Amino acid sequence: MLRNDWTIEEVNAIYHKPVLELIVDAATVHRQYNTTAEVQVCTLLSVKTGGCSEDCSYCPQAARYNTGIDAHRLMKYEDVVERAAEAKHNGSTRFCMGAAWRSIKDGADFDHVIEMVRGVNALGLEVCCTLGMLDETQAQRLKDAGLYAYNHNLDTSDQFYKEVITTRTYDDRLTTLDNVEKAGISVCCGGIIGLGETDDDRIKLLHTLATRAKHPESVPVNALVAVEGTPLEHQGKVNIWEMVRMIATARILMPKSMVRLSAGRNDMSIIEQSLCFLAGANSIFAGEKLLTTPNPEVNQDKLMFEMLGLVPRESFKEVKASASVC
Ligand code: SAM
Ligand code: DTB
Ligand code: SF4
Repeated sequence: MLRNDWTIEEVNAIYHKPVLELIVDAATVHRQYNTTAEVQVCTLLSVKTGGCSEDCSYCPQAARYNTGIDAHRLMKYEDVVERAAEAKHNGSTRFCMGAAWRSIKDGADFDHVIEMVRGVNALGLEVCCTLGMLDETQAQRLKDAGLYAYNHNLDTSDQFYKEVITTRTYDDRLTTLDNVEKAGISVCCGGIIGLGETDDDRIKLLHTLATRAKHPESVPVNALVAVEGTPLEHQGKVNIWEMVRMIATARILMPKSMVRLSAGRNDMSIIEQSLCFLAGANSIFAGEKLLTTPNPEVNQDKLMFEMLGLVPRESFKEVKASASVC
């Protein structure tokens, strides 16, 4: 049974279990609710890169930090659809378009993104966007164009958020999540570890996600990619056991959600990634780039899937399953 009434004490107790016991518990829940050999393969594309007005201290795309990234305006429709077709060819079933915007502004650029959503949807891919804050009308326009999911992360606890970002609030984030949900778009919401937060901040983030009226359909768990030029450039690498603890706790709290092993895979061995899959991760970003930072090569991931006996999850599985029940 899915629960939305987890107490902070319960989350704390799960998170702090001896790690091997935690993995066994998470793997058991995973097996009970999901096909454990299945891993969703998603591709990310930065359709508008850099020059962002926000001050997210982890982000290489904030205009105020000198990170040397290759900034570019909104990509052309044809180029985006071509990249989506290529992603589909390489086995991805979800295509996520990211823009370095604080929020969506109505106008030509948004109209253009709406066309991209239509074009990618027509390829039979699950379309996802991450475009910053949005209002109810904008969410509805995206939904009408065929948007399947919207990524908007809470990143950390309410309390620690202010230490990481000052140009918007936690409540702003929650409002956007509500707008996305009201439009009937699937919510993708998770966080980052390695920002200098405490275990309590991680526990509070997981508690906030798991006590929403509806669990997010997907929960990305990112390890900070410390980029030179950002205020967090000197943060140490996230330890694999911290990643495993986060993934396993998310899996136990939100049994049916897709838990995505997101940023940070490029620094992990196949054995480390296997521990994450064992702990309940069932989604990855594929392709040699995330938004601006490197990710494992497609062939390397194909080899990993073969080695571990993993199979890519089909697209729209959730929708197909509920249609066959009706
Ligand atoms: N501008 C939009 C927003 O902030 O929602 C969308 C793009 S933003 C890059 C999407 C997410 O990427 C952030 O919420 C954060 O969780 C993650 N992210 C950004 N930079 C990262 C980094 N250096 N390491 C790990 N995750 C990162
Ligand atoms: C998410 O949670 N992680 C992805 C996606 N959602 C948009 C982004 C990771 C970005 C890592 C830094 C970069 O490549 O710029
Ligand atoms: Fe802008 Fe998003 Fe990066 Fe923050 S995380 S600086 S909002 S692109």
